[in-house]
Amino acid sequence: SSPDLDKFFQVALELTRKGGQLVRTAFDQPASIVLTKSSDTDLVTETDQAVEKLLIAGLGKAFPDHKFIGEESAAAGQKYTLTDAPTWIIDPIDGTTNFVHRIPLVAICVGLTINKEPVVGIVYNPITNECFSAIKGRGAFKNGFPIHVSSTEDLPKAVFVSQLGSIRTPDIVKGFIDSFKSAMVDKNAHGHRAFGSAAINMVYVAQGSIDAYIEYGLHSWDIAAAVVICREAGATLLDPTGAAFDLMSRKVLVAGTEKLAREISGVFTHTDFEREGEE
Ligand code: LIP
Repeated sequence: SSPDLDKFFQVALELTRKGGQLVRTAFDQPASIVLTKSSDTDLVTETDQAVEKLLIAGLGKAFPDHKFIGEESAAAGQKYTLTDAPTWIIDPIDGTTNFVHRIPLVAICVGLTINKEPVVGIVYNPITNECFSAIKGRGAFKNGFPIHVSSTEDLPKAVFVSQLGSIRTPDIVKGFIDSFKSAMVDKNAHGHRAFGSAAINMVYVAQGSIDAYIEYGLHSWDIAAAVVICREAGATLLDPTGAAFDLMSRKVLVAGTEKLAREISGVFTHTDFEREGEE
């Protein structure tokens, strides 16, 4: 019920802000701590793990019957399935490459699904102090102020984001390049950007800064929290093929209007993935 969602949101928000202090402290480490690449990655992993631990410990204590899907737990080999139970889907730092390079576009993502549907979402950038949030049915907010998507309907008027993530198979790279050319040259899109964090890309659609975002090869923890924020801000979410959006399908197409989403779907070359989170 609705009062429960308020409680879930409040507890998650407080823990997310605590996690933000850890990310901020690590981000502010002087550049003299320039380590070799592998140590750099280890350092980040430590921050990721610390934030995820903090969130799961705190939420688990407050809501003992809730389940968790977390990026670091999954990386440590923990199997996960998405069930109807209330499930917190957590990315302790979305935009890890940005974090390593000290580009201030990073986000702690905390989403809650009930009956497999995202109903609470927090996307918090502790460096810029921007906190995006939404509870299903109550609108989307940034630092407490309502946000809304743009009304752009056509690619020539749209700034869109597409990104090549961590998967670089020849198929995916070719699809990315071909699609980029179609959108930018053949369709003459107004502009292209890529911010290096799926969650930031999505909340930028939610607040109308950009008009659309499409990416392949993601995980549910990159997008679950932002899905609620986008929907509540009036966005259209689709599978890139134009089919219904599926949180576990490892890809997303989100736009301010359905017309723009459908146009982009038609322009892009699509790649399929095995669904995640199945028994
Ligand atoms: C990353 C995303 C990034 C995407 C990568 C990856 P991480 O998440 O946010 O935008 O291109 O595929 O999923 O690893 O920084 O949490």
